[in-house]
Amino acid sequence: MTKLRLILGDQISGSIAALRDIDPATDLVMICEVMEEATYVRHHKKKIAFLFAAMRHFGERLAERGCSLRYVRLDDPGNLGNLTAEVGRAIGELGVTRLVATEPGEYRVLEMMRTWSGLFGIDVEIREDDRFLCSIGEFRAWAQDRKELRMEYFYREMRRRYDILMEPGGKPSGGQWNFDKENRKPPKKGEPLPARPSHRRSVILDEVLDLVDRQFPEHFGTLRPFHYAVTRKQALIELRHFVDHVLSRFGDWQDAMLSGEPYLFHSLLSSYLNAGLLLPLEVCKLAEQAWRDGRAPLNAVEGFIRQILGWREYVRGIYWLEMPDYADRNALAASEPLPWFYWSGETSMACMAEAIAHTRDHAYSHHIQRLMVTGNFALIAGLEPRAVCEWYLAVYSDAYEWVELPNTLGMALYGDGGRMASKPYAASGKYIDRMSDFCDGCRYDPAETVVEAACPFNALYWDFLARNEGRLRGNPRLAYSYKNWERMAAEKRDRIRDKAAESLKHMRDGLL
Ligand code: FAD
Ligand code: DLZ
Ligand code: SF4
Repeated sequence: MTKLRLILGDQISGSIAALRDIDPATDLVMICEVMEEATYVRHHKKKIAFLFAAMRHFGERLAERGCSLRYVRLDDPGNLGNLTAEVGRAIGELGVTRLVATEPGEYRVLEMMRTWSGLFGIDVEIREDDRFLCSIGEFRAWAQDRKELRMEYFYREMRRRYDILMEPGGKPSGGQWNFDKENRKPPKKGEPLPARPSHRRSVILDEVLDLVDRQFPEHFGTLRPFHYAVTRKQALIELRHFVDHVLSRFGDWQDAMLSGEPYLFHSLLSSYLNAGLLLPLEVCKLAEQAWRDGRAPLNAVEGFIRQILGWREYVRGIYWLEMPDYADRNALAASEPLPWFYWSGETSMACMAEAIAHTRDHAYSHHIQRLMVTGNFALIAGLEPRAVCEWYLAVYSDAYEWVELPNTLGMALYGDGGRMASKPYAASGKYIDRMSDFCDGCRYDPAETVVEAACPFNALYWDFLARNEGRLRGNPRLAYSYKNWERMAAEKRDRIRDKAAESLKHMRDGLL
């Protein structure tokens, strides 16, 4: 009786549920590179290379440990190109009677897995993914009966449950749950930025880079230089480097943006966490220890831990709570096609060009660039959510639908009508000017709204409020903005709306 243990590309953890209780004498581990997973959106070249290299290294490690392994490479002659067909081929060739998998990160793949038992006439066991700190069922129970879901309350429960940054008597360390107010400093030019680790290139990585060059030449993004960790050992080097050399300054400049500096003081750990090379609890514990040892201040450590113990778990909970129809929501009825400059980076808006260049070169841009630059533009210009979500899913090396969709549709686009965020993250160019140096080198002027060289974000911001007045006017967190809009003379409001219409036309014509 052969038991097949299936490992997906983002399940590269030695402790993954599907490998629990494995019997190396009878069981077979299967990992497969398939065209469908690499192209259902046209993933960034670096994302494909990162995953394939990490999958191959992981396979090699399992084989070294004595596991029988069926590793299907993308260019193997018999490769049938998708997970279902490859599972079917393995079953046919090996006489498999039972398949053990871990729940996947996408509804699409879960639906696929649910067909396998009927299709192939075998037992299929889909195990809970216990790499996450809150199971889908636990989140559902937490969310039940709550009229409004807010991350902050969920986060506090997670702090208590995992005893992270907690003091005797159940008090949060430092007497406060959240130090976010201390984490909004504008960028400081000349502040020395930390170096980042580099990793030795393996034969596996070189082979994968050549494969990606050959097979995905049309995909977005630059492949080389390639700097990602691709093994657990390398990912741990990234983690320790961050905690020892970067974390202490993570908090202060968490929201800042600088030209030519995609990373600043961010951890760059999301790709490793999401693929399974790092586990969320070990990351949080190491960060907490740095604070307890006096090596990093509490505002930095709390802010960092909140992202992982709070936001990361919360968005996953929302995804599974709201799917499958979540992906189709469009609460603001936004319908503008995604402008081509999201792919080409060719726009005179320096902030957008910069964020897209970081994305193209590194398959990365940090949270505030994703939310307040490319996301904010998509929101206030009324870009169609499906297309925007597809872009975010394709271009970032850490993107899987469970985390991308709530962040994009919910947080950035307010497409879920407020399930994720209590108000739309709409902002004018003045916010970007305050938090970055982008405007210094821009053709547009962040202080102007209607003149020829006015920053397009300004008129689009007011136009967004006006356009969505019926849907958003009742939101108390927007009351101040609507009051300011209403205080303006009618003629000024008309000029702003004309300017917004002109910017949208320029956007459609490729002239923005
Ligand atoms: P840091 O700033 O160092 O944060 C530490 C860790 O916290 C991250 O590694 C990540 O694991 C976690 N984290 C932080 N914010 C979030 C968040 N909002 N949701 C979930 N986890 C979070 N994150 C992804 O992992 N995959 C995505 O596809 C993704 N898409 C996004 C799309 C949009 C529109 C927005 C606004 C955010 C998105 N995020 C996504 C969240 C966040 O931007 C990234 O996790 C972060 O930028 C990764 O960089 P980092 O590892 O340097 O993070
Ligand atoms: C993202 C991705 C890519 C590019 N390629 C593969 C692959 O060839 N084989 C595989 O098992 N998984 C891959 N993945 C990750 C899956 O798309 C991922 O498991 C689902 O998106 C669910 O999170
Ligand atoms: Fe972006 Fe406006 Fe600043 Fe230009 S002026 S960088 S478009 S915010």
